[in-house]
Amino acid sequence: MSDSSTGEVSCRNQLGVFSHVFVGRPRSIRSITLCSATLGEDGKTEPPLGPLYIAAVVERLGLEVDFRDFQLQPAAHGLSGDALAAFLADHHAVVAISCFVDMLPAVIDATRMLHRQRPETVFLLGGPGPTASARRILEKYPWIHGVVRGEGEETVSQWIGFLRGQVGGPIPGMCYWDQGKIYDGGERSRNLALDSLPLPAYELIDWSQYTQARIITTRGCSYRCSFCDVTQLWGNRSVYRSLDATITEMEMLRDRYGKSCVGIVDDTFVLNRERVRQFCRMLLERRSSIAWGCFGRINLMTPDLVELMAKAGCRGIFYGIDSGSQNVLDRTLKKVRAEHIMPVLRFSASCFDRIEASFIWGYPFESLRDFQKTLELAGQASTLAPIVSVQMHMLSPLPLSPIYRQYPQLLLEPEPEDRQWLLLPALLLDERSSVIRDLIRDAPDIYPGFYTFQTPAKRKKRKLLERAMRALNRTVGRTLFDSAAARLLREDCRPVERKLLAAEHHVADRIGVGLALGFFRRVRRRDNPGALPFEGTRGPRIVRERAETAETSSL
Ligand code: B12
Ligand code: SF4
Repeated sequence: MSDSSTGEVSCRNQLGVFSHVFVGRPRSIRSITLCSATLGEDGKTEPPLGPLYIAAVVERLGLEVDFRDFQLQPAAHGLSGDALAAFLADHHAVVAISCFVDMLPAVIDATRMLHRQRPETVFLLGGPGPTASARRILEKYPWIHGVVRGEGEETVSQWIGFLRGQVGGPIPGMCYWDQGKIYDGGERSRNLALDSLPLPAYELIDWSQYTQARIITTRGCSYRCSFCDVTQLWGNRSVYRSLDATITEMEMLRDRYGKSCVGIVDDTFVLNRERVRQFCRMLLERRSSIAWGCFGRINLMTPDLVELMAKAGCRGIFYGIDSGSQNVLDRTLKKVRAEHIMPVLRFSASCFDRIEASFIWGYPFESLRDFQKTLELAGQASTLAPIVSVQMHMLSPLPLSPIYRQYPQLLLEPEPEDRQWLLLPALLLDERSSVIRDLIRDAPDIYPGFYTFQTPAKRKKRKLLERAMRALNRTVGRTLFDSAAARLLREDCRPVERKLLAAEHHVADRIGVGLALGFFRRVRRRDNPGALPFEGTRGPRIVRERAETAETSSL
């Protein structure tokens, strides 16, 4: 039964089963346990910005925040909820958890365990992971009291007022249980005054435990790439912070916390090119001497913009290239011309130290020919290794992405051979994650990202990629008997790199050699991790490495 005027939905059946679930509000709330359950990657640790923004507004409301960052736990993993539940021991009566899609099953499992131990606990979830399936999560796991969708500061403030009995519902921007019913407060309008928000609660973290600093200067993206969920998470609108506030925060990270290399995590930092130019000019005028990196976009880059960015300290850039086939680029609404990609990579490689070129394969409409075009482009990009580093991962159907909404019937469990190409951890393949596997299989609509899509000629595509991996292994192995190759483990030597690349005639082999060159460079710089934005300590792999997969990976 549902009442569309109030957004109210009654779930008596569920309450019948979970008679112990939260049906009222705690009388007083003075403190809150706030946990970031996002794991880092590549041996890097970065302050979790979203939860720290939430912590700052919660503190402003006079609550004590017990902040916990799960990625700092040596035993952290997402194969079950055990480790997270143990990490949350001795929590306060209200527990708020943030995660991305990859950790959502572990978070749900952990809350289930904690709920059994202390049924009166109030659980609130937020972040990109639970946002997509807010209402479904409450229906399916009714021990969770509320899920905040998207931008969280104003919503969480109102929710706390609601718990305290100071404001009534429904609360826009979230779904929540109250008096035995689920309420959906509908959309909350975006915060257009980002400068008025308190800075992330940086004082709650121990900076010595973090290798990198990050900031966000723009929230949202105005493109609509169909495999991405950013537009659905933030709305199709980009909201900017002022440049002065942005640069002041970067300088504060440098001066107070000693971080002179900062990653800018805006979904597409270069959306407004005039703003980027002004940003660069301000950094130069203020002699900030901060190294930074950002997410670019092929169709927005020009040689003069790239030069100015490099001059102003930009050392690394991430390009979501996503396909080399115009057909796929058009069908995914990328708004990029395939012929522009290599020129942009070339002039970018002449200015930046590090470029991540990320490709996706496994689209439902990607023919073998489309895939070969992607591979050819990745092969050309690899000739710019080790500056350009190619990533090649299978499409992960994110729950809010238009492509998943279009093809939900094409979800397919990954095959064991897909393992090394998956974007999210291979939970459906992993013997160690049996509980979580059941959670996912029981509600694929909540966790579609752990599946793949049916895609034409999948085996042939995989075989070509396996060839790239063999070339990577071979090149790394060469360092054992080839003194020229071994030299690359110790020092930069462009002629040796060129020779290794030139010896390969098949695109897949060239990709493998390019990846090996990237690996050698990381080995040369291993004493200085975090010196370059986006550069970590990851091994020689074609997709990003995560703790859970490392143990079973082929390299
Ligand atoms: C930095 C980053 C990372 C870092 C994380 C570092 C860290 N410790 O935080 C690294 C590189 C590790 C990473 C990895 C991954 N990432 Co990532 N990442 C980002 C990025 C670029 C910025 C995150 C950020 O800081 N945002 C700024 C803050 C302010 O926004 P926010 O976190 O969303 O927080 C707001 C709300 O969500 C909400 N909120 C957040 N937490 C909470 C908690 C509570 C209690 C409440 C009430 C509200 C709330 O309020 C906040 C303020 O308004 C985003 C894209 C983006 N621009 O957001 C992608 C993004 C979050 N990543 C994404 C993905 C898919 C991943 C990966 C799973 C795969 C991948 N891309 O490699 C891995 C998984 C992590 C892992 N195990 O390795 C997706 C998430 C999709 C989804 N629906 O979950 C995003 C959105 C990018 C995308 N569209 O592909 N990522
Ligand atoms: S992939 Fe990048 S450019 Fe496309 S919608 Fe997502 S954030 Fe925007």
